[in-house]
Amino acid sequence: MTVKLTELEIETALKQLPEWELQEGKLCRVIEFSDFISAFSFMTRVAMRAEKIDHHPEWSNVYKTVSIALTTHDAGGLTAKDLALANAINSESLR
Ligand code: H2B
Repeated sequence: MTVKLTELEIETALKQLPEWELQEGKLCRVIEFSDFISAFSFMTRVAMRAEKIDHHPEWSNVYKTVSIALTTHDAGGLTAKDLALANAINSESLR
């Protein structure tokens, strides 16, 4: 699981994740919610899922906006775990 994705694998994955973009090799997304409580409860749900898959986001919150960057520190780049977490984040952002 800690095998780095190739450039081609990343290109292909990004097509399935249109809300996400690459910034300095990290998978990034900014999500704006309707208010702070919605943003923070989203973060709580994602935190529980991150613990379950033992993969954690780099993120910050300012009022109703959550900025997220995914990378696998152990591998020094993107892995399948980042794609799994991006998909979990997408689904939690819609709840
Ligand atoms: N999260 C992320 N984003 N990258 C990692 O390399 C990573 C992690 N490593 N969560 C995990 C935990 C590692 O430290 C433990 C020991 O499995």
